[in-house]
Amino acid sequence: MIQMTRRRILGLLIASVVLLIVQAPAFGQETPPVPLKVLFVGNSYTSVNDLPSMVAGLAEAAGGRKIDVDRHLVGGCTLEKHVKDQKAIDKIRAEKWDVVVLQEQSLRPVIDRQSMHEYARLLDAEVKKQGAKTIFYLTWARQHVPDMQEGADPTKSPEYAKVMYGISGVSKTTDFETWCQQQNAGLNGGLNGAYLDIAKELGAGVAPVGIAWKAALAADPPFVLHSQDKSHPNPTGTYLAACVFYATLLDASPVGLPGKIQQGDKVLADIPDDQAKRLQEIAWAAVKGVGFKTVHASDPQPVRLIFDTDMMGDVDDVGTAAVLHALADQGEVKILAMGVCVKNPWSPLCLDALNTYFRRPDIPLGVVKGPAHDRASKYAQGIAEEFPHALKSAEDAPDAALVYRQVLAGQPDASVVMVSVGQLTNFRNLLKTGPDDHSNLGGTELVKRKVRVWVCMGGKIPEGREANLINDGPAAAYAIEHWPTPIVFSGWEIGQEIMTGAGLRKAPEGTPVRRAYELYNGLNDRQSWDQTAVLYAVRSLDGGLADYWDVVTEGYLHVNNDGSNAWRTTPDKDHTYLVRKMDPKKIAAVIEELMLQQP
Ligand SMILES: [Ca+2]
Repeated sequence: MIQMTRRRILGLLIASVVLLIVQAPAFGQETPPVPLKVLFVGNSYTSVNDLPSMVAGLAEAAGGRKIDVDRHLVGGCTLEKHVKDQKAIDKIRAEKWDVVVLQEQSLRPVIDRQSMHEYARLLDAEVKKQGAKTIFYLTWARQHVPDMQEGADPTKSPEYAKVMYGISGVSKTTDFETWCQQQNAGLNGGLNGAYLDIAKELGAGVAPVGIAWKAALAADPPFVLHSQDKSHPNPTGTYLAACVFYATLLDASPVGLPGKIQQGDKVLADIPDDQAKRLQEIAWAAVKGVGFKTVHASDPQPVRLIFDTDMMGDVDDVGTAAVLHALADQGEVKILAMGVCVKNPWSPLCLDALNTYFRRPDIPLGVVKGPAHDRASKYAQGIAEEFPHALKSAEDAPDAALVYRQVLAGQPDASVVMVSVGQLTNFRNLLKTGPDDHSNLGGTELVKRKVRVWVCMGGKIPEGREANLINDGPAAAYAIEHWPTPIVFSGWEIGQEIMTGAGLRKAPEGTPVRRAYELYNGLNDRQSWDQTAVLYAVRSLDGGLADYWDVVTEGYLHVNNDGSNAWRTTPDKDHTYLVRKMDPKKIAAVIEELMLQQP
């Protein structure tokens, strides 16, 4: 019974982790956890006894979050070979993985640590571009060379050095002494040093399989984990590796999982229960013991963000969508939902086309209902017609205010960052919504519960008339006055000085961001009002970008019913505005680089 309860609590914990890291829309708290998508890149140390399937089988047996596995495994392959023959890279690029496991050839970390690290960096860069995380598969020592695991000083352990020299196959080209000097770092640090160092450098995770193996080989009675070739794993060895991966990937103890793992009729492992339990305990201790934690626990959580845009009159909304997707690809932000706050029928289709191009066609997308601002767009129709997307007409899209309700209801309290770069019609509408199936709270209460901060591109500081506020003045006045969380304003004067767009001439032709600027102004620079709001929302809220802008927190933004605004020093509300600090050209370079990033 206790076991069951614990398992259930574990399941809930896993489910909450899932909401943090998956791309797919996560509506409501009862959505079953989306499987973790894991790609294994390596060689026979991974393929023998089908380690990936065994990992998936353990997760399946646990009954919590599932692990979907795929593999690119080539016998004897080093990371260098994986990079050079390009196929592993193609595979990494082919899908949206959550995790990519990298396994180096079994000797290389010790006898050519430099190359291992060099190619690990290249592969990890590809993994990061996909918004995925690297986990290194820290392997085990050969049965007859146990010092490989932790390494040994070759001068103090000449026997070890001689064996490694022998199996490295370099005796024809390099004499023993020279070789020892060349390999000093690898011989000293062993497999553990080589893997832990590179993982630390890259902010990656480690599945400490070799560390668990060492403990199991030294257990009383000792386990036999190697096969007869003294190198590859027997089924017990792979089972232990699978327990380490299960624990690493899901940040959960494998203790209590079955020793028999089947895939259909095929038995992948059949370890007696008492032995399985000891192996699970060893695996869990190894995972807990490596100084840095697994993928979920060690990484900063992405900002959970809702993006509301007019995507109509000006093209900076397109540049901003590109920035947002680039930041999402880098794992800095999770886009929860988007909304369009204007009536132009092409605007939502254009936004859907951009999301589709950036491989996030499933972002929940809403459109303003009822009266709202409308005008012509120089690019929205062109992008909608030239690039594929699923949404057929603006009318088919749900009410943005209701989409926001549904998404907010499923999020942890005080966690969501809302960003507006257009009129405030949807935000006003959201505040005025009543209880529904997703939440029994009214709009204002729901926002108060779930939203951390609203970052608003709007207003002119100290005072003036700015399009996002004046084009629906009553909505702006209502939303800003009644909004129940802190608001940060990136006023007109901030983005006015930051020119971006001409750099898109370097982007591939036929890509939608470039094309939108082409249609709008012939690929010339344009102000970056909207990009600043997204950049601030994603990178600044936890103290980043302190050198970009100063902030003023005293006072509040007063908005009249015609949308004109003025900053008033009293009373002091939870309003903040940005003030120029860094040279706008430097900020432009950062923004433009993000705008150029392709999926
Ligand atoms: Ca805008």
